[in-house]
Amino acid sequence: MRNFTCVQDLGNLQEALAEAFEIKKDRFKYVELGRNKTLMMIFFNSSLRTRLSTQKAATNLGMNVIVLDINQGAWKLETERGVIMDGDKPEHILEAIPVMGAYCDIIGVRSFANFEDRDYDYQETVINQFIKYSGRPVFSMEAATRHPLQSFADLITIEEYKKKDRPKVVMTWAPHPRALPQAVPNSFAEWMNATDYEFVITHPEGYELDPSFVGNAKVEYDQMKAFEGADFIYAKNWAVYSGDNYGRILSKDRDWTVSDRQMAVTNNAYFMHCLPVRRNMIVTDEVIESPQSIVIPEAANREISATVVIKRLLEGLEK
Ligand code: AN0
Ligand code: CP
Repeated sequence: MRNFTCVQDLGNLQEALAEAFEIKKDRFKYVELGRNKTLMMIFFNSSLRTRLSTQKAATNLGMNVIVLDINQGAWKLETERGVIMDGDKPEHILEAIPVMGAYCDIIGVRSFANFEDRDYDYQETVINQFIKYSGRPVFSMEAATRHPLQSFADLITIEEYKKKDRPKVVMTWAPHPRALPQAVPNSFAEWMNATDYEFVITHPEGYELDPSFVGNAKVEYDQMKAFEGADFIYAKNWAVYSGDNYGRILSKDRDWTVSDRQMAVTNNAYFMHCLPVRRNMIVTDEVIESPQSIVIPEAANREISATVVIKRLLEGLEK
């Protein structure tokens, strides 16, 4: 594998899952693979899980790790070409990227949508510049439109907990005080559409996602109806995708907060969220603390998804 930004990069999902369960049994099985290899993790945005689980994954594989927070101690980077750099950004990404590439073998990048220009975000301008100019394999640690390490961990988790071959998985929008990217819901939809699960998306009108991510999923505007008989509830907030309202918040309607009321009509569904989660906005204390909440094992699987991905990128280096 040369880069990892979306589900297609992983190829056959069953094989990837088999590899994930093999690694979960013995995390250090490939500890020789990364000897004297360096992973560089570049963060344009904050992180708890991605930072820790990806670093752990790299050490499982015997790698050295360098972490750079662009907004804490590094020069602020200009990302657009052609700009007269007389503002507050002393360095251009077009020099910074090849310099970073010179010090490592693999690069992980976190760079969220900035919500200023939908085309800029949806063309994945920042991570694509890393792919083009670093000379190194690059993987997404959440880019503008996708969060594939999260979705892979979500898939591993559903495979572990499902009680039937074809579970009903429902992704629900839930309220949040600040505008959040569509990366997590886009990506989750992309990965669910690559399985044969029954997949339903529910959200208030106006929160339609990019149709290329929705694919053949069923969209149901009535949240209670969507929840009926569900085996997994996947909650997430996202800001508006469509039209002039791109990046805005239309509703903070706490009727959409996942509570015992909605969970009661499910098939005793498991509750999932990528975290960080705002309690009593996205989900009530009762639901997230219930035995059906699997948010912690879900987060723990981030180490497994990252180990599989970095292992495959290391194997790609050898070719
Ligand atoms: C980010 C988001 O919604 O994309 C990261 C989630 C993994 N969440 C926040 O910024 C709160
Ligand atoms: N789920 C997730 O990616 O969490 P962080 O933003 O803390 O890395």
